[in-house]
Amino acid sequence: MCQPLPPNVIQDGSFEAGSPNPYWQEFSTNFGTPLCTIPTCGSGSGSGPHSGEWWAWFGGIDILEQGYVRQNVTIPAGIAVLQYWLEIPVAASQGNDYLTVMIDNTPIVTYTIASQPQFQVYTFVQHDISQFANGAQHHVRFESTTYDHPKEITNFFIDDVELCSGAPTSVALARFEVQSAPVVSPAWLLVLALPAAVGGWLLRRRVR
Ligand SMILES: [Ca+2]
Repeated sequence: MCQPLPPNVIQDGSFEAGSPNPYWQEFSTNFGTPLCTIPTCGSGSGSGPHSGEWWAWFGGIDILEQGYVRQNVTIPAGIAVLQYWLEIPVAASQGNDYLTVMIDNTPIVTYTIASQPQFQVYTFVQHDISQFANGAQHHVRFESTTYDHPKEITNFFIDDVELCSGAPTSVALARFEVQSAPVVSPAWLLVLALPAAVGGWLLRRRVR
């Protein structure tokens, strides 16, 4: 929820309109789309969707995979905050797999295999992108490349994307300090590591 920030301008940020999606452009080298439900994709040793039935799953296979979802939005003048939930339930032990969040051609943040411990479970992330709050149309894109590394995969999950923008309220300004992602407690890591270890390779991989 954007409140107390200004209203959300992203359409179908939870991806519940499914695939092909009327609001997001989708691309995936191996799967046709990053958009998934558990019946069509499995859960990748993670949560699957953060809300509803659909989410965006990047990576998920041990050969080269490139994917994106993107949407054009008008970002009203004022302030703007991009927020979403990110989970990285599994990551390869080495390599350059990444997920980047882009506005136009500007990378806002890049996640790698080194980000995995911090996002073992769905974690809320916010970015101050007020430099784009100018009343013009902008391009919001989540894009990923994961590389060929036999029997190892990286899964990046995104759901519940919002772009809260417009004239700031006094309440919004008071809370406008952008949060850093909370640290995941060791207890959660242990709970999630056990089924992943038992489940083995096939359960981690995205169903084609
Ligand atoms: Ca969803």
